[in-house]
Amino acid sequence: MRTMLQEGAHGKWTVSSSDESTEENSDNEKPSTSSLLSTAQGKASGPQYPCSEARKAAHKRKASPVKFSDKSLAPESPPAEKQRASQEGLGWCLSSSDEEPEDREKSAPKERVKEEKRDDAPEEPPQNHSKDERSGNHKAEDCNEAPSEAQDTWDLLNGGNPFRFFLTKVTGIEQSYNSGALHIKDILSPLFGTLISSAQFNYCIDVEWLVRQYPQEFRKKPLLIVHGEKRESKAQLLAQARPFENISFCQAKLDIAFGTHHTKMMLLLYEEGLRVVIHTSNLIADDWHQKTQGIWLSPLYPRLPQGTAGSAGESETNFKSDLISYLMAYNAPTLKEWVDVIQEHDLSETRVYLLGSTPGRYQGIDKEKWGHLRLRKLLKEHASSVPAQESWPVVGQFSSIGSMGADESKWLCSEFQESLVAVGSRATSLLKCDVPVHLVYPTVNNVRQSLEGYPAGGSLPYSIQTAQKQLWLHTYFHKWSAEVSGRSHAMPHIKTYMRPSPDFKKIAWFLVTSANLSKAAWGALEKNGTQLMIRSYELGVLFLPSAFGLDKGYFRVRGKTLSEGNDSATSFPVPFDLPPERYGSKDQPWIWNIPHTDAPDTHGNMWVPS
Ligand code: TGM
Repeated sequence: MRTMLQEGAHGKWTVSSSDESTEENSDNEKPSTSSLLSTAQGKASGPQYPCSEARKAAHKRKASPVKFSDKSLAPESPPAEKQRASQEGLGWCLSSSDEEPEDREKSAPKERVKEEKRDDAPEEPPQNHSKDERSGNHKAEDCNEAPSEAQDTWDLLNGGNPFRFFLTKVTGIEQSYNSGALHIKDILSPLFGTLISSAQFNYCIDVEWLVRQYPQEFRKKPLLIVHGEKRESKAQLLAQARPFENISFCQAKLDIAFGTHHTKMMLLLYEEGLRVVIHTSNLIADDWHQKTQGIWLSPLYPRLPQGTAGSAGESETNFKSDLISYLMAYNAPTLKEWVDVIQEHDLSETRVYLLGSTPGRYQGIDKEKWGHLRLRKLLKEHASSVPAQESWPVVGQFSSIGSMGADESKWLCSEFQESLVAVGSRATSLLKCDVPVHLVYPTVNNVRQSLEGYPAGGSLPYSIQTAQKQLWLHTYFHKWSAEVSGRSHAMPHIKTYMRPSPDFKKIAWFLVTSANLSKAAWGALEKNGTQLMIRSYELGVLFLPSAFGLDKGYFRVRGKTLSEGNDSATSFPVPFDLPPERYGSKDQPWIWNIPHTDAPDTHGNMWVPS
């Protein structure tokens, strides 16, 4: 067995070749559900819902943490600097007992174990305000919101927010940073509409938890779950739903190897109309607790008058027709029913462009329907060219990374970058990677110092097997930092792509999507560039200034507070800090299957992913 010693890019860490999978698929750990089926509550060896190996590792380590004080496992006592870090960690954890959010929900509110504030706390620790406890305890009563809070929700939805772009609420940060944020219970609240029926598209689904997120009065309404599970994990998913007669399933076809159903969307049919929600969170408690996640909420789409043509109610962005095309790509009868529902509604108020990926090999006119060639087409058609915009950088921010090949010329700085730098009509003349490419992905220290601690790394499933093949990629990496949204310690599961100006004060466009940095998600050209091959389902929305009545060709980047020239109509709320800060010489990208026993996380734990 060949053993490789990697130094530098990941520190010292050995990988045996027997662990490696083939090219392209090393992070395609299909959940082996054999370990899931037997356990009673899933606490001992895994969650009850099918998920990735990385998430299972996080679940296991939360259930049986490896304390940093357990020196029998620590190879040697840590250097002074790292000991300081350990004390920081103990100083700002939320509570020493790391309960599942849903456990808090079931039981009567327990008294929080307050850790004493330490003098040597880090400069900007995660907040632990007692006022925040309410936002963290999403009990059923939360649905019966106080009138003032109901008004807040209404304002949030309908007043002064033209972009309709939101982040998820984060437990344990300063309350003010959650004022414009949404929990899933907010989205499903009766304030948003009187539910008749819904569809949930997602990757990882805890059915019992999901049902509890609906208000009591909507829990028996028809719910269609659209997923990509096969075989044992599909059986597991269906078994979870057996107690619920209103739940039905649509298995998305995944005919190309190593594809995933990554799309995260809600279709909510109300007595009052229809709403579409495109977001980045899995349907599990952890994804709505302490992560940075993105949400786009459609307006409430009114029903068209009886007998109106299905083509009516289209928006300037062609959203209705594009959403129908996306749903038709599943070729599923249950989704054809939803297509009929959409046809009966007026989507004309939509200001975003839909950008999806569906598995397939596309040629001719179909080549520009999905993935990065679809982005390229939209930018060519609708991104008005600001003077010198050709030299503006591009920023990509994501939570997982696929195999990009041996060097940047294979995909990143060729076909992918060419799509991201496309602008109205003019041919792009600059050479490859003459346009700065900034990639934002959390460092080991970002994860270690996060609200969740190392288990946050369970939803950052970049693997050592993939990472060691592309050390060149890491030179593009920038840290996660989000003082702007108060979310520096809430690890990103959001994925965003944008085109900022060189001074990072403007952006030409902004995309929020389920698509990670991977060929599986965005597509890769084959057959001498005549065919785009896509493995996965992805969905996102693209914000272009022209669709928001801004004729200058850019949005301003919104700062921490609204002020003059920084108003809610013209400035876009970019969810992390610009410019991104490059990795320091000692920074490493988070790689889920490397252990960390030399420094404790914010809960005083180590990371032993096995
Ligand atoms: C990938 C290509 C990078 C296969 C099984 C399990 C995320 C999510 C999510 C789901 C999956 C995921 C992943 C993969 C493929 C390039 C990849 C599998 C997980 C990452 C995420 N990774 N293939 N798989 O939460 O929906 O990671 O959003 O970070």
